[in-house]
Amino acid sequence: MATAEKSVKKTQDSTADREAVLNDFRIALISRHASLMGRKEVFMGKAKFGIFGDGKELAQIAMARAFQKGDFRAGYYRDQTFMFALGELTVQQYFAQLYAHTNVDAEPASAGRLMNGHFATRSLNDDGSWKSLTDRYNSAADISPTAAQMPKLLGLAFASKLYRENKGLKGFKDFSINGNEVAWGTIGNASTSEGMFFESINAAGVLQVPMVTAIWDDGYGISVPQEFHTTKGSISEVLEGFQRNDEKKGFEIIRVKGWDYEALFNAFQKAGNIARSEHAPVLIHVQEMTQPQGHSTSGSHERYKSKERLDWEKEWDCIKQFREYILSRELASADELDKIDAEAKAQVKKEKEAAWNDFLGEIKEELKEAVSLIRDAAQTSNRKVVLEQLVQDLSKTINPIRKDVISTVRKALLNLRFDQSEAKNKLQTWYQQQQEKNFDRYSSHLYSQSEWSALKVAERLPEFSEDSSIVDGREVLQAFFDYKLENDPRFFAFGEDVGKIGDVNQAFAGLQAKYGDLRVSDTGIRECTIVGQGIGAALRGLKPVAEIQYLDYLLYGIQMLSDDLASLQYRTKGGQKAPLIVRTRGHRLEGVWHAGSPMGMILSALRGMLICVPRDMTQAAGMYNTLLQSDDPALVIECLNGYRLKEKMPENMGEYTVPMGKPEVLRSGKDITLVTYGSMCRIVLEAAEELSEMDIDVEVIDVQTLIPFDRFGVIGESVKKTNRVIFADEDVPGGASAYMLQQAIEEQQLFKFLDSEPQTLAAKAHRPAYSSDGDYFSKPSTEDVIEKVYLLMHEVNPKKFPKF
Ligand SMILES: Cc1ncc(C[n+]2csc(CCOP(=O)(O)OP(=O)(O)O)c2C)c(N)n1
Ligand SMILES: [Mg+2]
Repeated sequence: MATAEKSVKKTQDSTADREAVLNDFRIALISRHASLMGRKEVFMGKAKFGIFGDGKELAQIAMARAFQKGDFRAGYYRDQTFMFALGELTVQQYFAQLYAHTNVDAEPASAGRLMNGHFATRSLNDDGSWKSLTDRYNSAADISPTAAQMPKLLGLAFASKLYRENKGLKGFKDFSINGNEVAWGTIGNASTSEGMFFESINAAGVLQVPMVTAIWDDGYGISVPQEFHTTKGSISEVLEGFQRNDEKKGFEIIRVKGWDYEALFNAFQKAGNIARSEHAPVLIHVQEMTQPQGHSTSGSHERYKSKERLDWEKEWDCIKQFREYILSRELASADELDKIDAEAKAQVKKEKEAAWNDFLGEIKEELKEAVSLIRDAAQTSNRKVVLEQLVQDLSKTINPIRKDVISTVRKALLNLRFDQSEAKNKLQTWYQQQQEKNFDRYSSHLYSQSEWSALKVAERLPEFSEDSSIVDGREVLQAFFDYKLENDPRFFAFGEDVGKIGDVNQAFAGLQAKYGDLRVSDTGIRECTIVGQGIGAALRGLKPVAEIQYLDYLLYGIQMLSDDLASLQYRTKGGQKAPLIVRTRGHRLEGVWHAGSPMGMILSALRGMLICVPRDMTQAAGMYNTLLQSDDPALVIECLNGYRLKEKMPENMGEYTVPMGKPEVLRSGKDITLVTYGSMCRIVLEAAEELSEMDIDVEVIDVQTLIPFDRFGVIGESVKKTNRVIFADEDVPGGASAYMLQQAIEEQQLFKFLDSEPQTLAAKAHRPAYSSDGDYFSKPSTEDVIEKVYLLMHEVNPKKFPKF
């Protein structure tokens, strides 16, 4: 336990005047009372769970004072005081989130989709267009996994570097004024143990970006004390090697106590100045913070803190210390401070009640309507008794939630299944209307709903002529990226080996030399923060293509893609977007880590992103063109073995697009439909040729994108004709082949047209063994496809296709 020294310092010039100090005191108390009352709301059953910012108020006020318009915060669940101090969150909104109010005006961070303490400002207008971000305070949308705010924090800061140093971006004043914006991060002491914290810190030091990271150190991570988290018990001590000096760039590291008002004020001002003017990263280790109510509503800290520690926390509570500071400096009397306290408490109570009434009011209104409609329908029903009972039970619910209302209506409708009455029809109509509203409340915005949705980008075919040159696939991509770099200053690409050599397969070859290293750049080996760097930059209006060198290494970055990027539009209900494109290459080449095709994992983890699986580089370039015109985030997986294959160079490069969710029929046939994508297209086409010699006519369909999946019913149309279908890929059994089967069977009702059992063909369940033989025995081969199709046809007509 730290032993703090009380010291009364003289006010320095930089300290705000009396009014400002008392206003800060008021905000601290408003925040504290919000924490205290919030906990009670949970214990009274009005909210499910609560996590609060008590004990961390003072540092957050100091941070807010250094925070300027255009700046961004990426932090965690303790930061309510910061948001209050900026005026970006009202107490009423704070409680609306605690109750999970689904109205976006009542709860602008997430419209009831996020647990309390998850903060966000709205960067977008209702139609999905950008607001000006430079005339407002911005907060990225929080997520719960500890330290996951760090990777995007890096990107938010990196954007300032691009806006300052890339002359082509000077006109984008809604996003940046000369790169002056600082990205401010907050993180708990225990969360600094996460790998992504260290990865982000190192990357920020390398990149030299205006990133201020404040560590709220309360000595614990839930019940676990510091000694289990951090070497030497101090994160700033551990990071001392990052301290910059006269010879070498690095971090400015500042230590300050969480109860020391003046020192906090000065520390955050200093950090902001350094980051803003020098574009150097700063770390502020805020020590000796407390947690008056323990970690969350899930338990009490008396279970794991000693009496000595609990007494220490009472004494060094930052608000108590702040009060003593004000008294000792004679800025206000004890009575005046008591009055501020009482007023703060009254204000919080009032706003809390307003939030509750507003939240409950909507539901009570729905309940009233439901009760009346069910009652009406009951009058003429022979299920009257049961229906009256349902209504009675619903009416008696003390704090009804929407589920109570809707589940009662659904039960009523089941009871009314034999009835035919006007009243029943009314109830049904009402229920349908409610379900549409509930879809909007709970399920909208998984993908972009704006006019820039990738699904709305018009198709334009590639054009070729007699003289179209035949080139290596990678040159088609290179031509597209060249076009895009030339034509859109917001577009930039980065990743391991992307800069100097233009990526390991040379789709960017020569482009760094042509456009500079801000547009095409190398990064360290750090997939998680490559993704974060892209997310943060995209949150600030840029159009990044972040490269993950091989599909197998996407796992290092998939957590950020899944938790942060894929959920972004959903969890803010359209309040933020980050149209990042992640580019990678995969499927088959060589061995356990360079031939994986873990598509099922990706499909499950990345709902909220588009998943493109081009079969060649012409299709890939067209997909990039579609995506770069849209505001959906996407993953594009190029074929690792396709860069040296010959393709025709399209003549309308930069103009043609590939539509999302439109499969292409690569070969038409009448006996059986084979649905596949990516590198498997070539294998399946080869097999189809050989099968045709056995008089089996295969229709081959390339789905092109897995999300969205066949929006045009192309597979269904094919199966109507062939009455048989196999879904083939090189993922594990039950992976993406099963996904394709489910999508087609359920969405397109394929079973109506099938004369044979629908089948899947996948790779072995293990990772692919090394070398060409490893590939042959691990992944589906031409023979595997031929045999699978032939055996299916044998079942249909054993005479014509005898067993072999
Ligand atoms: C990846 C991940 N692991 C575990 C958790 C559960 N969890 C939530 S908060 C927390 C402790 C965080 O402690 P610290 O970073 O010190 O922040 P504090 O709550 O003390 O302010 C843990 C383990 C989580 N949210 N995410
Ligand atoms: Mg902690």
